[in-house]
Amino acid sequence: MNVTEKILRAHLVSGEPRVGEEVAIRIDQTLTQDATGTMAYLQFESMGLERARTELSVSYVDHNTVQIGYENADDHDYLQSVAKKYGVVYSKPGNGICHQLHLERFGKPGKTLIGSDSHTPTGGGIGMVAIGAGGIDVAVAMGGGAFFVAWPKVVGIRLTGELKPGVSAKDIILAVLRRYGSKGNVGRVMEYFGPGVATLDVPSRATVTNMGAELGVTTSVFPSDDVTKAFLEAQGRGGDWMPLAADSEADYDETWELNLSELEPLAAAPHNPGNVETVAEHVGQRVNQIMIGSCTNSSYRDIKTVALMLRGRTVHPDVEVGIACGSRQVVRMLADEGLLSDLIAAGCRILENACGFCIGAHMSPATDAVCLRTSNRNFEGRSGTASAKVYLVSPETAAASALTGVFTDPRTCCVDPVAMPGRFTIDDSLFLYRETAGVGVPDTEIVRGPNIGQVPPGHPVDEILRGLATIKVGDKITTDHIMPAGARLKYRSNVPEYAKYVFEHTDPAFYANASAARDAGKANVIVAGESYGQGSSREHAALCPMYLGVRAVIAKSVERIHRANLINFGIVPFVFADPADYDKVDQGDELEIAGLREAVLGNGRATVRNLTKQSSFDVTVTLSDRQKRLLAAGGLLAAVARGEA
Ligand code: MIC
Ligand code: SF4
Repeated sequence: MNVTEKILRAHLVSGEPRVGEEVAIRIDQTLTQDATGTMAYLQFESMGLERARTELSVSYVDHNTVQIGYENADDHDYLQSVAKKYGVVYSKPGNGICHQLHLERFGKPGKTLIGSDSHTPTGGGIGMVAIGAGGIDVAVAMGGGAFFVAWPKVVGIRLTGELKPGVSAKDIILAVLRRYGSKGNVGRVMEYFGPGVATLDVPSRATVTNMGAELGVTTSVFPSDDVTKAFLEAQGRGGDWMPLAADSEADYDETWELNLSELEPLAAAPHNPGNVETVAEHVGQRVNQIMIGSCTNSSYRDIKTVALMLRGRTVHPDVEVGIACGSRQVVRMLADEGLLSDLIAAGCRILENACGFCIGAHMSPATDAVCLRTSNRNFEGRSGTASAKVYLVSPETAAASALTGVFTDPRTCCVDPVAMPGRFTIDDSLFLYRETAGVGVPDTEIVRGPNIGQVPPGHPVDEILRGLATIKVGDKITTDHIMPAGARLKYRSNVPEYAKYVFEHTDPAFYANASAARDAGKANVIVAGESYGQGSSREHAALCPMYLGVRAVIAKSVERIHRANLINFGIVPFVFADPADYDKVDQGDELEIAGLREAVLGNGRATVRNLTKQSSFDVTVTLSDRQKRLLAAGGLLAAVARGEA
């Protein structure tokens, strides 16, 4: 067996381990972050359970830490009180980014983790099966429920050779993205094996599994070996280690070999992480902004590398450089080693150790700026500036270019590889309620400021769909297009308010058109191309459209997490039976599906009549029995209430 199979089989609750079959797996650990967490805990509360029933659940605050106005702070108070009451560990704002912290302090090889954030697979860097999911799926897992996922196709990526100086883990995952692309990988797990694995430290492995999210895979996994052991020991957690490797004759559904020695510095060009080019192609091109950090590249290893490259020098006068470390551990170690001082002396802006710039909540670039960022997503507008051109690069490329103000190949100026410390600085003081984890303090009063809304009720699938193709979009529409973050992020706990911004930048009239149709008793339908719903796990990209009366999506294909979120909120994720029929519908067309409920609960085939064009086309939806029950009930929460989930 391979590592993925070993972990999944050890956690299998029900279902047949056959590629594509939906199985239920037991979840050992959960994590939430604040932007998805408030809804997840509101949903958890509505389930009426006394406490979290996992081995460990952690609530991190790292996304909404800007606190312009009362909204973010209200969310923090709500999350803190809920964590205390229900036996969840609470990570205070300022502690760091959820994935970096979870890797440092809680992740364990061989365990399952689900998190309400698409970069949860970071945990795969230490041999966990760590999967991103919607908040409500995490709420169910916290309540002791299983997590449902298609048994994956495991792609074995055999690493050979060794990285050359100046080339690093970001270049590995960019090479994988160049090979596999950012669409069409639904239902796969990327498992790394081979002699090259031992040459990579844990933070490097975590960079690779983290950004595996951009492939659209279920997760990515490394084995747990002596390198993992040394990392956990240095975190004072040697007891959490266990060895885990694929059997020598393990089977993979597919394999691909990547020679690390042949890699060169790479960059994902605007506006998709799958647009991979070489840094060499851009050398000399002017750069305006450089941002270093995010859950992909904010480890001690990464930021120390940058500090050593910038030591004794200053950043180019025409670039602004921002640095956000992943955790207090990283900040404190850099400070104690004098490296923070090097960064400050070099002219970097030191940002809070939080998501910040990565999600467009801080340091949006200037109009038309060219930016190099070490984060994982460069979707159009995500930085907060629609016209900015964001390239995703390694910390080494970022640092080299910071000095020159132009794209620079870091092989020309790299430093020795940073060795992992024998002991990391351990300071768990911003993790609250560890003593009552799994038990809780039942008489805690939950704090609900005015920003804490309610979860809107779902809508059982109708007998007939009569409505409008309210919007028609193209390929690779991300959840950032559907539900923008950045300046709108503070409305995450308030669905009626947040819903005003659905498709804000794609079609500013969407909110008005959809609300008008809904109020006139019509269903709204979203028509889309390939890979609809790429990117984040934010269930608001389903929840807010549902609130606006969206009852179906008709796409050429839908990405995994978003598809699950649509079903969880009662929206039918149809695909065109013949993708060419995408051309048979235009925005604003009147559509009708007679026998919608029968089709959805039956064989999953329906005919859409386009009343405007006097034509018709077929759509399909493949659902497990459980998913049919959810759609029939009006979503997961309603099904839980009826005891049918
Ligand atoms: C992201 O990187 O897009 C986020 C913000 O972390 C999201 C979660 C969210 O929208 O809250 C993710 O990746 O799941
Ligand atoms: Fe935070 Fe960015 Fe990572 Fe999302 S991708 S968790 S916003 S740092």
